[in-house]
Amino acid sequence: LLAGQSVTPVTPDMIQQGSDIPKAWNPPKDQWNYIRREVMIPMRDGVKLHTVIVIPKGAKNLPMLFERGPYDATFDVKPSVPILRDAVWSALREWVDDGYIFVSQDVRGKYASQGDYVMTRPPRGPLNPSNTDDTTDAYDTIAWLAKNVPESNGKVGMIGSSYDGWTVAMALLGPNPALKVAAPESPMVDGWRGDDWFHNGAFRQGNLDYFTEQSTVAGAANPVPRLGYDDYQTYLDGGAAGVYANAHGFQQLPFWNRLSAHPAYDAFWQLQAIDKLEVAHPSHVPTMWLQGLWDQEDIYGAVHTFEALDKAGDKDNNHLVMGPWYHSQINREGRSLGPLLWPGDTTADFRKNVLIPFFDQYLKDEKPAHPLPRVMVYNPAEKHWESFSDWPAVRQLTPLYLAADHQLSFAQPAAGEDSYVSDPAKPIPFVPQPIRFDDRAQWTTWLVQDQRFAASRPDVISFETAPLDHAVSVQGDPVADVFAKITGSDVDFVVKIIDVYPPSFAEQPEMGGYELPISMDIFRGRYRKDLAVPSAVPSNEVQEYKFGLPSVNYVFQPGHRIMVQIQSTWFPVYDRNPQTYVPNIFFAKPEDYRAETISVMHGADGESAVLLPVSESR
Ligand code: PG9
Repeated sequence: LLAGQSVTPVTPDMIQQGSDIPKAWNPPKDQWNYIRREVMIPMRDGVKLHTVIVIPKGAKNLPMLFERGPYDATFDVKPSVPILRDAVWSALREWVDDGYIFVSQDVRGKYASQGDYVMTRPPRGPLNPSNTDDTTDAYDTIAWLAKNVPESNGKVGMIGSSYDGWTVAMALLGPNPALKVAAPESPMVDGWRGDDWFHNGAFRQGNLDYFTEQSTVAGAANPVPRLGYDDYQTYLDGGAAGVYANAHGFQQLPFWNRLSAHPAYDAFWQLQAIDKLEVAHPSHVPTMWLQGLWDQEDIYGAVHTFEALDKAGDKDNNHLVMGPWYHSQINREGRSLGPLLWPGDTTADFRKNVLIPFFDQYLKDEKPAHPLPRVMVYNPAEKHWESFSDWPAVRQLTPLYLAADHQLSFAQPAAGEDSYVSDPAKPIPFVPQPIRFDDRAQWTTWLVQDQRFAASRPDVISFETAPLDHAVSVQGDPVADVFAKITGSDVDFVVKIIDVYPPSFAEQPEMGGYELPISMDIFRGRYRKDLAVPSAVPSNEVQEYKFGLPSVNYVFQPGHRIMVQIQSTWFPVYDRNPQTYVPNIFFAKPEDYRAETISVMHGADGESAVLLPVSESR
């Protein structure tokens, strides 16, 4: 028999009137070891910025670690984890141990902040006629924090990576007196010369996803939709970068319209280059400029700002650190980069032993246990940190010439040339296909990608030394100096300095023969005479293409070879040069793209070389 059931009456407590969501939700938080406040801080023009303040319970007299950005201020501290050390992301763990208050703010117009969003808003002046910018917003916020957080000692240190590193650099252009110390990490400094948007005029197409994610709505948004899996094919099918972008509705995005109308290094870019601005408005705030040696997004900014300040005589308060890291890896675990393995966690150790003591010195009046060097750069070949009083450590550059038979030589070679056909219809991928810009593992490691896959292509020319019989140490900023003639009227040059491992490598057998790039970059030929004013390349005439490459602190070991590779496409990370001179490559037409012959000269015909900061001291 089945059990029966009685019919019971409906009582009033069974019926919910109104919403099931209460007006306010205040669960007990006795077990939590921190308090979270969300405030709207008024700026000088009345716009209020959403700010999250996280305070260890019982805090007294603690300094504030302040970050501003466009990526959601609530993100850094998980909302439902009661123990602060577990709630923060990896970047902040050691800061929790040391005792800090954390402040995170949405910039104007993003997430819960009021106001209009402007992408990396230019400073007040010709490009920004308003009375506010990210300098005044940082100033006003710090003034508010110093007065309104009673658990603090009124002192602020600023930190943040990439866009958030740019906001630190902007704060330094007119710092509030309560800002005592700063660390711009991989800051976006010059979007045209070598950070996010372009490298030497070649456009970085993965940013098109950043545009839709960042500037279509105030909150989180999506990348450009794809029909296919492989981004190589998607971008090839899409045509010129501007044609592809506008086919996806980008004409509606004001920053895209400004950027794509200014492909050259004109006033639009020059007047927002942070390194120049820092020199014009030097701050006295002790600052540690930080970046990765293989930083795939902002490899230019920190080191160039440090060097510009140094050159201008601002030596006392500026420090430079370059670790063996991908972009923003400083805030994550640092035991490896692709196949490169480091002894220990290079990032946690650095945060604990260098960065936090640097901040504590100015925020807690604590003397660091060890004196902090002015410059620290990791030596990835010998796997340890090295300290320098200055950077570049070696300023004298030694040419390593391209020579006949694909050789590299420190002695001047005989005249000659090597040619290849560069075909924009079959561009060289920057990593083996399939390519996915959203594949984080692929994107964060592409600067250490084994270059053997490229060396075997007919449109890549490689030059190498014999196996070295002694170590060659390089410490500074190499330069690519290419002399070439072309059959077309425009061209790109990609130059790579590579450490070729010996064919067998007992310590890590899978590295046998590995071609490890240690410094590489691209240059758009139309800017060879003037970055601001492009000019067509005369066909079949030797021209010089000279450009800086990313910093190195490296030792090519005995038994290894030094290799240089040259090519003219690097796709789809960089847009293709049609190789026919057109006014604006963003909007080149299909018929402008032509296969052309590139001849790279040696010896008396044109002394193509990489200029290396070879250290004499070893
Ligand atoms: N590299 C990113 C970015 C910074 C500034 C402008 C555009 C992009 C970032 O990681 O924030």
